Amino acid sequence: MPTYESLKQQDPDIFNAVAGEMQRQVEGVELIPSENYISAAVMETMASVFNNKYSEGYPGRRYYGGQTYTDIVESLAIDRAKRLFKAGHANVQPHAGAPANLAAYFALLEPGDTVLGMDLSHGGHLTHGHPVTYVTKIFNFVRYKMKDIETGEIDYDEMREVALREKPKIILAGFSAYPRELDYAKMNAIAEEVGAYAVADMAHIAGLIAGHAARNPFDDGFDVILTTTHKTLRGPRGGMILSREAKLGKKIDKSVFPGFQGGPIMQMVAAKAVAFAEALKPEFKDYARQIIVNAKHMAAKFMDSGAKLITNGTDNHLFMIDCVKSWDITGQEAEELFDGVGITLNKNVIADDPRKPLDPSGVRLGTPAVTTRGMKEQEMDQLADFMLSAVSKRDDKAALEAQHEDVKTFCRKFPVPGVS
Ligand code: DSN
Repeated sequence: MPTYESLKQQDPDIFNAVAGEMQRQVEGVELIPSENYISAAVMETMASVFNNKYSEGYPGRRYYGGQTYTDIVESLAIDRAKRLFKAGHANVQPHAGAPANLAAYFALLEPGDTVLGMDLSHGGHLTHGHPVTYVTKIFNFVRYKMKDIETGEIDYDEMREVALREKPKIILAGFSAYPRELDYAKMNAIAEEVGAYAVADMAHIAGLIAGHAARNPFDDGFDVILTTTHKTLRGPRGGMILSREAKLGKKIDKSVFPGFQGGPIMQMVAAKAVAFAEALKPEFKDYARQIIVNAKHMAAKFMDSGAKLITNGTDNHLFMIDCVKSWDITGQEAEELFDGVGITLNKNVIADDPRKPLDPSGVRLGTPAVTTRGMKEQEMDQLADFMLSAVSKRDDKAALEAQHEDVKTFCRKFPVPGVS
């Protein structure tokens, strides 16, 4: 475990919080599908001296001196990202996923243009046009939904009709709470027919694509891929914009800087390079495949117990349980119950949820982090058993406390990279 000696001496309050969080991560189960554990090498790079450097611009074209080493790390991050995703161009500077998405909109759209994206309650993301976001004041967003919430099927004929009527400039694939694969070829054909860019926000599944466990939208002709780097891709917190053809690169680069951001967070850019090299290794393919095997296995175990899953299963790293129908508790109550026994997941709205986002009907869970700890099908059974047992003992405080101790004992057998 890192000792953080300087921090301990200088600032005990923050040191204690860091130490507490390390212990929470080691002794708890992480099932939030957008979270993961980075390697020690990625963590070291994130804490490196690149933090001290300003480097507005791009390799070979900067506005400050002293760029010998920033140029090396950013060029390596770009080259590795292009290899990983078969991209013609990569911009590795977006500070996070939302800024990456917004910079891409500004690169590809004029104010007033239309984007066709997935509805938030059916799995989309706030930045795909939810009315609470400022970007909806500038661009017009129209939405598609699942045709059948029992299977997760999207109605591509209807999507085409909406696209012909609304004439979007972007057709947006991608989600943060959808457990099925999208048909990129069909979406790309619709985009071509209406003259729109086909853009995939693959933040959740970037690692699955990098590990060849999920389809790469570029193989079906998509123009742009947006992503975060810290979810299934298992890198530092950050964002990235990729284009299939190099010719879109100039617009994208100009939009990220100077259009949208100032100086890149260069220690994160360097850490992205380290994570991309890890994802290029053959063993990352095993990791990506196992994430899906684990998710399908745990989803099946819950369904066997009688729980109601949204779309009745999963094709990827996540699934959602309708807690009201399954256990007669809300998503918030389930989140709190599982937190109490050391299992972290998040409450989530389900399709057309009658309840509110802060008190929804469902929970969302996934397997990227537990798979990083080396857990396989047997452990997925054990985790589901822990959760089902917590549900059945939810009014028995002593039983839940005993269960929490069992979860801690179980977790200590699976080290967290860079921490335990
Ligand atoms: N916050 C991310 C998630 O949990 O899916 C999406 O931005």
